[in-house]
Amino acid sequence: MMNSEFAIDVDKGFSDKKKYLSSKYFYDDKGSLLFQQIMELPEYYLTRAELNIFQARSLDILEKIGGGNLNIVELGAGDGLKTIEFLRNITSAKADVTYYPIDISEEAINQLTDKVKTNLPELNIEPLIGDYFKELHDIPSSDAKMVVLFLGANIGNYRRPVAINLLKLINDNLGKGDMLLIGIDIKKSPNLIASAYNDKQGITKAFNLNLLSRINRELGGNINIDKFDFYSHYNPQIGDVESHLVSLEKQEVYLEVCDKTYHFAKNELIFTELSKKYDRHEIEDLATNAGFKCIAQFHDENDYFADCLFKKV
Ligand code: AVJ
Repeated sequence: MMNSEFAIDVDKGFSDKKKYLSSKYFYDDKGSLLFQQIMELPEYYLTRAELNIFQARSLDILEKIGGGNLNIVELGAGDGLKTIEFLRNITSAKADVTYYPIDISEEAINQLTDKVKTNLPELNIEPLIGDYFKELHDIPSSDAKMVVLFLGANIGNYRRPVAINLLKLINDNLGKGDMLLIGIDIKKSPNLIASAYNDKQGITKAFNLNLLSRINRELGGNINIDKFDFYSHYNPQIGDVESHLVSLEKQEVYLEVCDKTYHFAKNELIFTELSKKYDRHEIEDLATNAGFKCIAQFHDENDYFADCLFKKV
């Protein structure tokens, strides 16, 4: 029976004239492990660059946020390494902070909570499990200023109009003067960007192929992974990295759960992910279109990555 969201989405994507799969499905257990490996890759500069921003600029960020009590809400906290660096630096500056990490995965939240309690025993932490926007909406209002963290270039996965809508949804849950600190990867040397999404060890390829393995595991698929390749490219004119799977031959694939056969031509593409890069002006434009003002952009020392402070107007 085709009743899961995953089955419905894969059926849609495999039936389209231009085949696609959503990048949100990368992160099953295996995919999350592969993403952790990606973050360690020499080519994948993003995570190190953002950590560098929090090592070097946390107090500058705090100054721009302004004083007072802070409710820091994190959407999709991940392993928390960057956030812990930020929180450590600002709480030692005597900011009065409550930290609300939100994640859909209970296991991720439990691990993060343990880590925060070990590293920052003094910090108030209120972990929340569930949907970002529902949990964000349900945080009791107080006189503390809200600072929403949306780190790690996740916004890059969305086309501009979708990204603006998502930022508007965050905006709707904030009061005037509240803040969003958002991680955005910026336009830079095209070769550097291209290599970050096509690493020598082939981990990014494995990360993409795992989507097919996941389909086999969860939807009863008979996909032969060896008959697919990986292709990504960066278009510096528009700032888009686009990742794809490529069918190496004319083939058919059967998915038990959908009870359907899908046809692939030789060299046919399955679009898997957009990883969009922005410049300073485009970042300001994004903020304005979602009801914010971009009041500061903090770059790492190599000028690879930006954490941007958006204030609700
Ligand atoms: C987790 C969405 C920020 O687009 O850079 C890494 C995911 N894809 N390598 C990104 C990813 C391929 C990553 N984000």
